[in-house]
Amino acid sequence: MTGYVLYGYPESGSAAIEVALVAAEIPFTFHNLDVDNGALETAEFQAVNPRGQVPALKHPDGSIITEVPAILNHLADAHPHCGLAPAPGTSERAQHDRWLAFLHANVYEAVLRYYYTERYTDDPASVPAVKSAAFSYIARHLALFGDAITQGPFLLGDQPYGVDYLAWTLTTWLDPDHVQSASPVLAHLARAVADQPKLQEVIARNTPS
Ligand SMILES: N[C@@H](CCC(=O)N[C@@H](CS)C(=O)NCC(=O)O)C(=O)O
Repeated sequence: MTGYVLYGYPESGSAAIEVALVAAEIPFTFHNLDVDNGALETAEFQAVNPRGQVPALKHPDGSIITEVPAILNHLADAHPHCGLAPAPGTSERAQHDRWLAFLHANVYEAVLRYYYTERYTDDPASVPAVKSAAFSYIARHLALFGDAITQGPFLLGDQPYGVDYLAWTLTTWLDPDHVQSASPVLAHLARAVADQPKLQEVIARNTPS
């Protein structure tokens, strides 16, 4: 199957999808949005995702998929031989989906709260307090995720899956010392994702300097 279009911009949530597509060798076109010049607010992009956020993936049939876990699991199921997730219905897949949902609902959400703090309070004076609570919340949930990595280097052992690509993406937005102190095994997972030879170009494009 060909013809996916990924809407995103470097170092954003689209990185998790871009890395997964490259790892799985699934052909796609990257629609790089010029966010600094209002590309998320244009009528054209609002028609793609009314929430005005990335990533959004246009399926070859023209339909749009948003939300990172939905996109990753769709790609895994549509391309079962690409190894983006364990087989549906297995206990491994249940754990994959559990921790993918966990990272999305807790860590990704808290990172947004940390960086877009003014959206999460009507009281400008409380911005520093909301930000500081988000920081602690991130650390607590990174540690819980790290505790689920029993064998390593990836969540479920030797094979990296979609959940690992989201985990790597989230760590790139955080201070490496914060990640290391919250969970050394998660820091190790992120390095293992980034060290994969065939991902070097896409990783470099999406790693903040
Ligand atoms: N729940 C969404 C979150 C997407 C999201 O917050 N994306 C950020 C980039 S990492 C974004 O588009 N921010 C622009 C904005 O919200 O104005 C998902 O899983 O895709």
